[in-house]
Amino acid sequence: MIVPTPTPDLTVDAFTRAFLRELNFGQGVELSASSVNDQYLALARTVRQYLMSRWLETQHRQRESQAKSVAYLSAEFLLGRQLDNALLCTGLEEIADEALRGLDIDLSELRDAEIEPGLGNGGLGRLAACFIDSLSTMSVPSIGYGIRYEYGIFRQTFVDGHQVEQPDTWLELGSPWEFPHPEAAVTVGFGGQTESYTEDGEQRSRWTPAWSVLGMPYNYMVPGYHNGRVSTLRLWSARATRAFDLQIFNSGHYADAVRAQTFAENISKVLYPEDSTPQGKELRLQQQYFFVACSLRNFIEDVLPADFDLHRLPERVMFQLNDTHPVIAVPELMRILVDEKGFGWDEAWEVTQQCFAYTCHTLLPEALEVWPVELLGRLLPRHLEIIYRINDDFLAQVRATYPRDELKARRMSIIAEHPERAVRMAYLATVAGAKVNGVAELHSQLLRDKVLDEFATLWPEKFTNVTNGVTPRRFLRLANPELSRLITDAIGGGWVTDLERLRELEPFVDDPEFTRRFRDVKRRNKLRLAGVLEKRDGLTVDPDSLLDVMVKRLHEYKRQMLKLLHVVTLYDRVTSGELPIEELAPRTIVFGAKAAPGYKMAKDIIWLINSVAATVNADPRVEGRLKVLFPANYNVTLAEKLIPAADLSEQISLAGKEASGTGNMKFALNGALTIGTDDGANVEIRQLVGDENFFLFGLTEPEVTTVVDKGYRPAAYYEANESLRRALDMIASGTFSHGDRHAFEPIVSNLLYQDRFLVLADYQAYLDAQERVDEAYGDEEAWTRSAILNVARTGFFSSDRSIHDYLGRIWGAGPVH
Ligand code: 26W
Repeated sequence: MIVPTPTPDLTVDAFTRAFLRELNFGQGVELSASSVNDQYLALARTVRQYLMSRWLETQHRQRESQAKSVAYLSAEFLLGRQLDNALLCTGLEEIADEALRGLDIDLSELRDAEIEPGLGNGGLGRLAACFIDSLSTMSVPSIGYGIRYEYGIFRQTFVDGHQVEQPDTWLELGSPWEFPHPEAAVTVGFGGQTESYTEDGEQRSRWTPAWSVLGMPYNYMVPGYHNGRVSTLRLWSARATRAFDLQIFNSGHYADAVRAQTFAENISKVLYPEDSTPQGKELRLQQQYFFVACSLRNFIEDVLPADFDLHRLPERVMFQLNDTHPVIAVPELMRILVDEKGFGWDEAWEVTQQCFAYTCHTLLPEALEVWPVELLGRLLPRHLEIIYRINDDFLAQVRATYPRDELKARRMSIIAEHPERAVRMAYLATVAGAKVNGVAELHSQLLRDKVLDEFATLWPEKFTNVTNGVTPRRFLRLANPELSRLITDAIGGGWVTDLERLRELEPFVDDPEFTRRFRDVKRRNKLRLAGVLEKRDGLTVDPDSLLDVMVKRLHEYKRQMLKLLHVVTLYDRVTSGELPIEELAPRTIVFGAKAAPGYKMAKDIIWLINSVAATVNADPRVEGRLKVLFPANYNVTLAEKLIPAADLSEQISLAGKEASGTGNMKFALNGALTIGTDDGANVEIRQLVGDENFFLFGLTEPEVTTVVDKGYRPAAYYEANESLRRALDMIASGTFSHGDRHAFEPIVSNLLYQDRFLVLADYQAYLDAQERVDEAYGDEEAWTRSAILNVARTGFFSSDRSIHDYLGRIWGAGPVH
């Protein structure tokens, strides 16, 4: 029975009263003595009151309805700031703004007091955040499960151009958007051993963990857009099971007394900052099992009705595995069903393989997680037994299907024998998953043809595609209010939840008033960005220059080095007198990128970018024409300011390496034109916006394969292309390192002798495409036309459409209104 919580009515007065009540009684300060952070926390708590009854209502309905729900398991959720989204979803923006102005408080100042929860590395984590937003807005019964890291992705600072990581103390000023529920804590075991026994003729196994931790759930609201719903994101935090040990303490062993505590809390202490090469650290596996065990226990015992028959679990839930990070959930469910619920093996397997689906987010072999059986067996002995059994049954099927092909069985085995016996988590996910999907058409095809080809041959119906998407609430309506207003004035506001409606903008390409306003919006977004970067990083942006933006994690396959070679080539041409400065169209190149702390080459490239920027920006010969900016600590909040201001979106990865990309979608939706390869979702963006509105260049994936198979000699391109040679020589000569010829030697020699991602092979095509960009940008009308068509034709890339595809192709669930 829900006691209707009195939602304050939607008036400025009521809001003001609610805010002051929170400030006085919540923060315990009076207005005149309150800090900005006090005011921000009071505002956040006021807004959340308007969401509370919806939240309780949604949970109540979800519990009542027998409908199937989606449980999204992800080790990362890159949420971004919460206040604005909550104001948008409650329709309180104006009321809050007016109420605060009445108290002489500037809402934007409070907005900037919020520290974004950086509980993710990049694409995968942000996608999870977009997906739970869409699930809630589309009224699909759903819950997100993850980890409440005490420290999220590191804060990036630059010291003499070098990346220096600072801990992300996002919780230090309080976190008003989370609700701890200690009463729903879960105990999770680790280590120990198993013993087998027979019970009414059945061989059974019992696991006795050696140690355990407590999983404390923190609930976050996931408000739907104007549909009265609020779904839940449940993030788990690790605690010691035994409180502080007083006896040990009194015996003088103070450190020992708290050792268990710190040991336990370490599990959810910090996010692993890698986003491509797993370090295989034990703590990482502990993190993965910890949140998976908490989530399955919570769903089975708290979300499902008490007496629910678990044989019918597939009717009530699909657990979506966000990459392989949560795949230990498969043996965990088997353990619960067989060891705790008394299911027979086949019975349990029947249920399990209908309850999981796996999304793969990468193509890099080194990004596919493998866990040594030594480590897995020590930490989770029962789970290893179960994985062995799953593999035995699977290999029996393979041998039955391909009787005389033992090598195939060895290749497809979940257990790799070399270089050490290890569990291939992607294979386990593929064997257990009801469905396996890639995140863009090309990616899913490469999964079928290359990465998981033998599995796709065995189970063709299991493989599908769901192209990524982004939430239009955050990345258009909130990030670009001016463009949103222009769109709504033209075609009404329905696009916010039905993004394909943007197509109705097409006729406006010939409307002079609309095109003028469209250009104006872009210019004002540039001025807004200039203000932000000035205040944040002391960087100045020329709003009349072409804003050429490359923001994403630093990785060699994303080819920030190709972008940098373009900059160095332009700089060389002007400073060598080959290109008269007045012929260089004013361009501001903006980089944003964090490198995994252990990824040396990536950190060297960051240093080189900052060094080139320092030299170019200080050189009067290119002043006002060429500028390189690299604001530190690229995150969701900075993306929301950068993307609406961009003219050109850099999506230049080597074809066949970027699974999808989602930044590419955000830029196109905000009226930037893309220069890119036929990689990931670029292919689908180009197909929708039209070749004439996309700057395509470079080798295609099949061409890359041919070049590599034939033996790629990067130095040959250096020898054959003078402008490339001059650019690389300039870097090697110390021009950007005060004459130190060794500073960037590792980068230059890697490009000349390895160049795994064919930067040199695509250099000339890229330069030619950039020439086409300069030319096109010179024709303002034509450029605006292309930009409007990019907005009009990329409604497909809404995460609502992605969720619609998952519902139809994978989950077999639907909205419950
Ligand atoms: C360290 C282990 C590890 C390995 C891979 C951590 C994280 C990953 C992620 C899968 C990397 C990632 O974020 N992949 C990106 O996922 C996006 C969402 O689908 C895609 O758009 C990007 O193309 C892909 O690189």
